[in-house]
Amino acid sequence: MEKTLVIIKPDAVKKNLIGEIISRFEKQGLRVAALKKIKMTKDEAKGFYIVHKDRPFYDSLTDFMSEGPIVVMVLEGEDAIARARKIMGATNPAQAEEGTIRRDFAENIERNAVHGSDSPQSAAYEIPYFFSAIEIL
Ligand code: YYY
Ligand code: MG
Repeated sequence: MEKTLVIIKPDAVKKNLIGEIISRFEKQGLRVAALKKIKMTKDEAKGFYIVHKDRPFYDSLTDFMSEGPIVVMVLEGEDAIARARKIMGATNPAQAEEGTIRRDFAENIERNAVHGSDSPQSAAYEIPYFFSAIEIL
């Protein structure tokens, strides 16, 4: 069983979409293995997105990700990384397929409602960034 790190971003938490978004994943058979609501500091957001440190959107993205509460979760299932990203839709909501979370709820390419790990390597960095082993069931 593969695990992936999913975040409900500040824009979606603000709009009261936590339950709606989690149910999109559950309906497709992914299981919640860990879950919590937190608020990142700017530095914590910078650490989480360190792979993007040289990108032009890094400062704005990490401001956004630390502006309010988020929900972080570990989802588990067969092929969980790719399946979660399919349910999320493309980074830019204008390009996201119909029925995806980003198509339905994202405001723009930055305020795009959700994050999901993009590879086993990124999941291996992102899951322990938020959860210790005994918090993942
Ligand atoms: O993995 P994913 O979230 O779909 O996209 P990434 O290319 O990893 O970028 C991370 C994050 O950065 C994206 O969700 C929004 C933001 N971003 C942006 O604000 N502007 C861009 N041109 C590209 C990404
Ligand atoms: Mg990414």
